[in-house]
Amino acid sequence: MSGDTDEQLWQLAVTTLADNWWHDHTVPSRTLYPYQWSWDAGFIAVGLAHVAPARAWHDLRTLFHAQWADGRVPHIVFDDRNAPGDPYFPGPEFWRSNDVPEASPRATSGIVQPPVHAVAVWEVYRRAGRVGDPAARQAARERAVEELRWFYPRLLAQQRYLIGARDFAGSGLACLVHPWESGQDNSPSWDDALAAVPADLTLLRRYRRRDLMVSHRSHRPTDTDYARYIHIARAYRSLGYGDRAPRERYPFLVECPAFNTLLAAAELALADIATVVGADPRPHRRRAQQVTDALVDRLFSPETGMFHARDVATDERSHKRAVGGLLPMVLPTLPHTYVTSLVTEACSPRFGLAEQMRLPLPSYDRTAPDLDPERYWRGPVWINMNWLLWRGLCHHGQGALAAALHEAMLDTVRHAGCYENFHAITGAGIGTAEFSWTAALALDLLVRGPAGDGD
Ligand code: 9WN
Repeated sequence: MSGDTDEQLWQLAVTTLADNWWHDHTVPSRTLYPYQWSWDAGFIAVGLAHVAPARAWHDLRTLFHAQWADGRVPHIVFDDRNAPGDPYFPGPEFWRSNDVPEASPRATSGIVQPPVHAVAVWEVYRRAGRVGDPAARQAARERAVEELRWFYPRLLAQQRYLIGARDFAGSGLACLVHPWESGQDNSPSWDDALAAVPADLTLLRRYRRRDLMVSHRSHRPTDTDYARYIHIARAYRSLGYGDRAPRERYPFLVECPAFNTLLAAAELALADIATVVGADPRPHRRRAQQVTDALVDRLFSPETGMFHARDVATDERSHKRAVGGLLPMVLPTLPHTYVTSLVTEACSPRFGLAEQMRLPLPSYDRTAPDLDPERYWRGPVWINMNWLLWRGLCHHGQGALAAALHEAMLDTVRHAGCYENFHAITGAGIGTAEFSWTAALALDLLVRGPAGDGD
């Protein structure tokens, strides 16, 4: 594929999403990720809202049907209708969620992912009732209000779990117990914290990495990283996925700027949802501000002008400059001076945001000696992070930069296709070729236009 028109891109994205639909949910990819993933479902719903709104609601409901009694929304929801042969590792027999009383009856993983769902629910609601005759529009709007009523208590429980049980440091921020919870699995942001985790490669002999059967080794996390991921997941599993054990029982405890930004953004979306369902929006706005303040206190570095992960075990901040550290820019609650600082950093050669730009922002500092331009979250461009940053730029009145980023995202996908991610320097497609959130967010970009104010 090269140089598709917008119409061709639209068609490709619609087909990608249709092909990735499986019974009652959309999979991120038929080959690499054949189940439902949590934050993927949020991004996917944003795109489906434009072409198949009923499916968007259905998809999100499937995810929340698997919510645990303690409020956590698991990062993977498995499906026993998949062909036998265990197409993903670690699968249901690794996580063993059915042994945990709070878990949902449907097999899931035991960890979470960034809470993008309140924002997604609000986006799907906002789009409702825009097509069809007046009666159809009215019916869609009424259904959307019903959906908000169904989701509101569930989203509240999700927030309560993250802001309550996961505040290991008592800092007002949610803490990750596994790098997979960040959605930015092998980001250099975790390197310092991971260095203390044993990398027992014999573990990998016991299990088999299914990802390497369908993807290039040079694109995926290394075996050393994977051995650590398995060690951390087994440790958490041995605690019954509980969050009250002494801190030293958790091999990885990190406060992530992107995750906590999305936690605050969820409170702002909940404030909007509350006004429709007749609840009080003020506690949500208050919590959004509290999380924003804690982000600034704990994770902002005056030296680099951006945000960084904090290892709760050592109380040290990482020095690596990863794209997640720019994400607080999406928050309307972030004071102007920090927004300015983030825009300045985004515009540095490290990330390359500019009114004339070819490629969107990479996942990691393009000038860093350890940049790995094709390895997952250690360099490549990801559309979801750029889409979030674009929303932030639009919100904070950075119209020209937002428009340039909008064009760079669409151009990358037009040229390469709906890939999972893109080479940090050449823009070539990497990973799986039919990736749902790339397709979904391309649809949103096409509909909304450069300034985000389109239909
Ligand atoms: C582990 C599904 C997920 C995304 C993550 C991405 C990747 C899984 C993996 O795929 O993670 O959860 O096997 O590498 O890093 O962001 O949600 O698309």
